[in-house]
Amino acid sequence: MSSEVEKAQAAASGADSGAPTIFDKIISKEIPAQVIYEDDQALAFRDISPQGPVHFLVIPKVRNGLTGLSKATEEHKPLLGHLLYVAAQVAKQEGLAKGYRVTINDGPDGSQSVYHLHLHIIGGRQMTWPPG
Ligand code: IU
Repeated sequence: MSSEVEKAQAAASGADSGAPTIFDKIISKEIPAQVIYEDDQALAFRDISPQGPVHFLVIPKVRNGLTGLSKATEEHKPLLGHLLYVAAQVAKQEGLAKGYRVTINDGPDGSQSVYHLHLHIIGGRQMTWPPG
């Protein structure tokens, strides 16, 4: 099992505790991050371990139960739309005119390691399919 998968499996155990995540600390500026976009609902920052020339995350500023996509309810629909729109706008800002990949890892099988909903936007190289 890869270390990435092991990390994801371990992270799942504390998933619904409601405890602040590392991303809450990035939002509150307790932990520094390279923020590239911010509005009242969303924050985009560069991934600390980039999987391509461009790799940023888009997260909701208020988690409101959204530890992952599978926890989405009717009330989250406008926010989910906003996050996707922000992803597209920031991808444009980052110059990803030839395309990019948007990924949401959910739960242990999805290799999610941080339980605060986030969209990965990766670009600047040719993507392949299927993902690992
Ligand atoms: P995942 O989908 O939950 O596996 O992704 C979490 C991402 O958060 C992963 O790509 C990490 O590199 C990234 N990240 C980060 O950008 N800054 C941090 O302080 C931590 C994780 I911890």
